[in-house]
Amino acid sequence: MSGFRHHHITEPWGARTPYAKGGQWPERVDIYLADEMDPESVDRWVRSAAVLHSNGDGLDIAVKDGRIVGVRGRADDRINHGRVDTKDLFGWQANASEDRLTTPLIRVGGRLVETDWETAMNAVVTRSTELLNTRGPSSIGFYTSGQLFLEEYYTLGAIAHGAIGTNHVDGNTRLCTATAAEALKESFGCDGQPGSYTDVDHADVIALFGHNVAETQTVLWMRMLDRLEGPDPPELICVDPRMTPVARMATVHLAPLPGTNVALMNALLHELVHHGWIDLDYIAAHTVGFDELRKRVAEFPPERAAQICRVPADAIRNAARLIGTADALLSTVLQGFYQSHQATAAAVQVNNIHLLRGMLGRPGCGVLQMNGQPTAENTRECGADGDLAGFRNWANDDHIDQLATLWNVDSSQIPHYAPPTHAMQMFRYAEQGTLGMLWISATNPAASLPELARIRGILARDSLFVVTQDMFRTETTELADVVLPAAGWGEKLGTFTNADRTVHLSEPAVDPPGQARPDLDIFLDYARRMDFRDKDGDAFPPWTDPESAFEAWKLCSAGRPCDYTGLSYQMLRDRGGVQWPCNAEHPDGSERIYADGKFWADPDYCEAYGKDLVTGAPLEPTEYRAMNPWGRAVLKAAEYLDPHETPSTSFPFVLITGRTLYHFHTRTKTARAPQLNSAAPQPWAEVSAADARRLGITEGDVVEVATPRGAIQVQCRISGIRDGVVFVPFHYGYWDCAPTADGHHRAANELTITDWDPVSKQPVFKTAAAQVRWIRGGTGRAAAPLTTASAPLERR
Ligand SMILES: Nc1nc2c(c(=O)[nH]1)N[C@H]1C(S)=C(S)[C@@H](COP(=O)(O)OP(=O)(O)OC[C@H]3O[C@@H](n4cnc5c(=O)[nH]c(N)nc54)[C@H](O)[C@@H]3O)O[C@H]1N2
Ligand SMILES: Nc1nc2c(c(=O)[nH]1)N[C@H]1C(S)=C(S)[C@@H](COP(=O)(O)OP(=O)(O)OC[C@H]3O[C@@H](n4cnc5c(=O)[nH]c(N)nc54)[C@H](O)[C@@H]3O)O[C@H]1N2
Ligand SMILES: [Mo]
Repeated sequence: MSGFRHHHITEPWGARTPYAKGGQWPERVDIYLADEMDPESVDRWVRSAAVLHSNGDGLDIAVKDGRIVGVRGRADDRINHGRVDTKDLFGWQANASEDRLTTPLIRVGGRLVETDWETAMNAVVTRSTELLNTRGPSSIGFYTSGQLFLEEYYTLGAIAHGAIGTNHVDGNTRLCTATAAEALKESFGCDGQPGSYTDVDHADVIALFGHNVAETQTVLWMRMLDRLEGPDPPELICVDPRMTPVARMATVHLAPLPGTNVALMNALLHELVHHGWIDLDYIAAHTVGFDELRKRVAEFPPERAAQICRVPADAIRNAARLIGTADALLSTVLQGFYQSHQATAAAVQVNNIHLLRGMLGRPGCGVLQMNGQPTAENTRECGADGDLAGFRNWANDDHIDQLATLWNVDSSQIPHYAPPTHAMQMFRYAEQGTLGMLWISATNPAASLPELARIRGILARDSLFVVTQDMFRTETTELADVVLPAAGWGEKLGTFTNADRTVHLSEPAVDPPGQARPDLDIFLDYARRMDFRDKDGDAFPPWTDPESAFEAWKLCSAGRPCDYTGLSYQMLRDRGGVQWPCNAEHPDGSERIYADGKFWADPDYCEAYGKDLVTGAPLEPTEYRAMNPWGRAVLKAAEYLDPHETPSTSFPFVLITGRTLYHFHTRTKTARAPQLNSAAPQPWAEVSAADARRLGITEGDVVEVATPRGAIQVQCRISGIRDGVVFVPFHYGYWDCAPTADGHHRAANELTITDWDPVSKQPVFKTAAAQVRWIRGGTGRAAAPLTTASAPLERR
């Protein structure tokens, strides 16, 4: 085992450990301990995995004198072979932050005041009971997260769907991986990631679609970098309007105008079909829908897409040739595709590439419809996001019956009269007053949802009783009626699953502060106080702690694609990460799925019957049966539609928002880690050199970015972004970054639009029409990162 020391802020990807195609990725163990502590002096190392992204890097938490003092990558973990992402190296410091929530809070006379659990839970129970008695289950909604643990989601889903019977259950996964799930359902009949990270070891072409992996799954990028430095490096294709670290390393970088992904994808598919770079045998044996797809993409020669996307037609041809002639193609997709008006339509075209080329289930041939949050996969599996537990189909009565039997409740108790309510619709119901209570756990919608002025108004309504459950005070807790202090990662026990289906166990390293409690305990406490019962009068849910919740979940997952029946806490302790399905048939887990060209798309088994890619209207069961009686993969064609809000003379820019390497979301953790905070302490806006010149802006000047929803004032960074596009990081809300003294906002979501993909219902964070205006001169370079997509031009 080799240990590398590097400066994790200025060299976030560290030193290279090159390896050859088909080889083993070498180990490199990253470690950070407070005060340059000697690893030998650590009392205990506690098994866990990373929670500041979806990569699932295995790591150990260092404990000394009952306090967390650092982390170290696990050399034996299949995901990271010892490496640790910069945020994870430093982010743990937030756990011990002075300003953790340590008692429940309750609103009295307009102010939040400290209270005890008894009072806080009684308030929640009283309001719940009142609403259930007067207005019924549909007056209560739950908005949860992609950051709790599997056991917590399964419990919340069981309470909401099984005990209360409300259809209003969703996660912030709606903002995050709703499109990943939906694209997988559309193409393969079911959620579930076909690929594996080991595909990086074997691929000869890696294509990244709207995915800045270098900043958002840094360890996965280290793996790609190490292949790039080794013998037979893969070719890299990057589709991103910014000059990201990925774009800088790419053989072909396509920088489309935001919101035009479908046109670009159709042109790539056009080239594959036109040149015969497709596997007709595979298509005939394993798919339906080829004729329609062929007709649709015939309308998209590269010249047409070039005009729409404003990229050179030859660059599209070059990318298509690489994809079309690859022996082993790995594709990844993320928010550049998912957070736009045709999100599912675009993401599905990536699946189509793999289906046309017969490139699934073999080493190097994977699609990763990436997750973002560490536990988003579990929100989906466990049915805490509107899906039903175990990837069951809400429109299939047999699946409802299975759940009803499992939970020993009446089938009619489990809502399935309509598609599950999505988060944006829940906020709409709250706005209209039909939702009387919203219980928000581990998410900060007053910073992360679009059009914040509207969201603040909704959360502040008298007609809405808001419960929040968090580790810290946030923009959202400040609008709540009851605030419940939660234990976080490192303080509680449970499992979670990353973007390549790898399940990790995370053990408690320290006690939660004050009266903070694990989310699981809070949900179970609520169930007991509400006195929820099954058909026999027994307490529901019947489980009582993480391990019994996990065992209950195993039963629920039995026979479903996400089969956990072969797993146990002990096995996860002994073996580290294991990929589902893991059952009697696959006792060691499953590296890849769909190797045999068989999909989980059978009409009786599939999770969804699919939707119309333009309107989002769900297909009737009979329509699906007629289209796909054999349960094959579905090649779904999509027409290109213009973004809903396009630049105009008053708003001539396209606004995109996203991430930087050093921060996680609304910064509740990363702003409390000094190293991370100082790497990117303030928000900024990025424009191209040509746009800056035209507007008379120099690096570091203060600019106003405005859309029809609002305006922010931030420093300007002149970066490698394409002309006509302005980028703003979305990390800076106003709890930790109050409006400036003169009252100007700084949060990206003051600007974003209330609009979503009709199919996945994922909000459009990546296109809005915007104006950029010079306000005043700055005092030097903007306080933005120097190492990343945001690097100033002079640093390149
Ligand atoms: N450092 C860090 N890492 C994280 C997170 C974090 O907050 N910070 N969050 C985690 C989570 S929850 C998520 S969901 C992931 C997100 O990970 P990513 O999706 O990689 O991150 P984003 O920055 O949201 O968007 C990716 C890229 O999309 C590009 N883009 C914008 N519009 C378009 C478009 O129209 N077309 C194309 N092709 N590209 C476009 C942007 O320029 C941006 O570089 O990251 C995870 N990892
Ligand atoms: N403009 C714009 N907006 C975006 C995006 C974008 O790209 N652009 N991306 C979207 C995406 S992909 C995502 S995932 C969302 C993220 O948006 P949010 O989920 O709102 O962001 P976080 O800051 O991660 O909020 C999680 C909260 O949970 C708390 N927490 C952490 N661990 C625990 C725990 O164990 N228990 C409890 N109870 N609380 C805990 C944290 O303190 C924090 O307040 O933002 C979305 N919003
Ligand atoms: Mo996300």
